[in-house]
Amino acid sequence: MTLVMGIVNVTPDSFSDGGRWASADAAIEQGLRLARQGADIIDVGGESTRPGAAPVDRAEEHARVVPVVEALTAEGLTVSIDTMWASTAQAAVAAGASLVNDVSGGLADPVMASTVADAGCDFVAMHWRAPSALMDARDSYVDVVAEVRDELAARLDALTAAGIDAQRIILDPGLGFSKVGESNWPLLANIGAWAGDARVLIGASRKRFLGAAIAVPGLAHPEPEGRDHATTAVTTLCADRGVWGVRVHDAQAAADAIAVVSAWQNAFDTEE
Ligand code: PMM
Repeated sequence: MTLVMGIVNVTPDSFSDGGRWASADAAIEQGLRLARQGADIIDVGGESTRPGAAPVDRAEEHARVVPVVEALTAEGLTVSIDTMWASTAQAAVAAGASLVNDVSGGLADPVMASTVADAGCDFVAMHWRAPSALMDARDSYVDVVAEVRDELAARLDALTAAGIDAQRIILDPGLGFSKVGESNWPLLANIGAWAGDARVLIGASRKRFLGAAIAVPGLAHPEPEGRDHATTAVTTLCADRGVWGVRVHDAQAAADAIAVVSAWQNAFDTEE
């Protein structure tokens, strides 16, 4: 069954929930709440990746995430660390994280791949072309599915060459990252074409392209929290297509959608 990865951004400035869980106590409470609502994994991040976001000092990033990772793993939860930086990944793994979620797929920090190989943990390699400040300008594709497939395949080669076991790598198309609007949809509609047999993580939750899809003509696009139903529709389709995991803000809605897909699939009559 598709896993639910619940998001805890320990940041003052994330696009979708900026500032709400900026203190360690609030972030820990949010992680526990997401787990009660059905999240299988809690994804803890200390640096916003919103378009145009400024980088965060490493010491500040560590200080934000390590206490949260420690507290949530002490409660028996499975925790992933959302970082592009090897030292933060290392500190979080030492604090109990069992998965490293790198939106740059190992491109931002040259020692990320070897650090993860040494840690022996799972690694989410997301499709990424440029740092947040520059990423929207890199939304230029002739064939987005083929280009994401090839760029992820190149990452897979580099990551395995650095010693990460291929089975440990989960691929993510990086929705919203150098994909401003329409480029996101072909990646959702053709997952097998870029992912092959790899495990896939989809992070559509509350992103701009969903706001654009559900916008009513003549009115402003819905704000991030107004995109939760659209997110759940994506989760439902992902669960039906056997996606490994969805990264979401609303864990309850995702868990419910996945349970419905599972019940539906279990009732499917293969005799017909
Ligand atoms: N999106 C964001 C942050 N981290 N990680 C993965 N693997 N995939 C994503 O799509 C992704 C991510 C940005 O969204 P947020 O600000 O709501 O966390």
